Amino acid sequence: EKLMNGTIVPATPEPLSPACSHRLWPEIENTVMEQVAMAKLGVGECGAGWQLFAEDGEMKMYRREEEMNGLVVDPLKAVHVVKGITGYELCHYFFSPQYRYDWETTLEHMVVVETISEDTIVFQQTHKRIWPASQRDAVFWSHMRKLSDDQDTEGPGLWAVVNKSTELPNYPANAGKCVRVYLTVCLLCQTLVNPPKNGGPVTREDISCKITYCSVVNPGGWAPASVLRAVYKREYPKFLKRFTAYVINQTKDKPITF
Ligand code: 6CM
Repeated sequence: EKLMNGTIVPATPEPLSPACSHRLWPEIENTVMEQVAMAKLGVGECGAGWQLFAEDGEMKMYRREEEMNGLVVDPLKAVHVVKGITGYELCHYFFSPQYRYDWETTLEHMVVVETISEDTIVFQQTHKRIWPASQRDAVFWSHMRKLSDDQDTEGPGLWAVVNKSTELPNYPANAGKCVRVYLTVCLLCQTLVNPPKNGGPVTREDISCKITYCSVVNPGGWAPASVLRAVYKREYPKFLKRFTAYVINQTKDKPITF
């Protein structure tokens, strides 16, 4: 950070997360760094082959067709700008278990299997069945964090939630009727503030949020590629529109939380 007299002082590091003594911590730390760095790259900067498959106003969704051992693992990257909400608010509603059934339409059942700390939770979820494939479930850690914003150290910063599959002995894969999917998901949110001209307080009219959502899901077992791609094409835009509308609606009469 550069002071007015020109002295350079090191930026204050973000406080350590209380999850830092947990066995998953090194993986969480590495995954967050890697996923956030990837999410920050524009589609032009992160390799060839991204195709725009859905667009609605400010929302743009891209995918890259990829297969691994015959299974569709298409990476997805979506960008959106939404007025009236902050990055913290979006991340809070995405991360917190109590709201999940309100916006996650592919969900059949969710269990919090471990609360590592206030900002780190392990979930088990079963998702709705996609005919003619078997039903899917997932076990993943989810971590929410504030990041220092290199463009503007005084600004409201960046918030992110990263979800990544993990293994838990009490929740073995493919034990019941479900096939286990493996996911890596990153929601990165940057609040943009337009300072009011009259110098008055910042209202929801003056803020917007730039969202980047990246996801890679390995279906874990047989699922017809064409059906899976058709479901993703329909479900991802539906998710992002519904989720952002939900956060707008939840926060409209509440004070702004940065
Ligand atoms: O990121 C999203 N949701 C998070 C919280 O649930 C979390 C979960 C990701 C699960 C992704 C795996 C789903 C695999 C099964 C898909 C079943 C679709 C069924 C449709 C039935 C009609 O990261 C949002 C995920 C949005 C997925 C479209």
